[in-house]
Amino acid sequence: MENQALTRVLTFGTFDVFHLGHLRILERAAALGDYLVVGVSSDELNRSKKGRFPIFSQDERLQLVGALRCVDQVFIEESLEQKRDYLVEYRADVLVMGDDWRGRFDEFGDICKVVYFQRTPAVSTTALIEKIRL
Ligand code: C2G
Repeated sequence: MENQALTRVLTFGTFDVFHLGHLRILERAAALGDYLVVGVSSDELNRSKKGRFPIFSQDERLQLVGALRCVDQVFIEESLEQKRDYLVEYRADVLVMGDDWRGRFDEFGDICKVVYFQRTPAVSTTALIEKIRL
């Protein structure tokens, strides 16, 4: 039987070209509870949001994030509009997002606690891709 007293934390992201900023937010998210679930954005969601496909496919990103010690479960996030459904489906007690999303998910405060963490400065997938290009 599942332990109902577990605090379940849910976070979302693309996690493309995995870097320290990604690891930090996942470790901090995990520290807020007992069980961390990560919604990994699909390739198509990333294309619609950022106008390009990720470097690593959704299956590769799912495997990388899912293999981390601080992560207990992963799934593919197909659409931003389904956030509430995902929160209910995965029985989230806490939603964690980086502060680039501050305020955007406050509406879910009726079903879980919403926490925004400060982004790790000076590291981003976009900057890494640019650096590799040069
Ligand atoms: N992040 C961070 N520090 C960085 C870079 C990223 O803390 N230097 C955090 C972001 O704030 C986000 C998470 O790492 O919470 C994943 O970052 P991205 O892969 O860039 O996520 P994004 O494409 O914004 O996807 O449903 C929401 C989206 O799926 C979020």
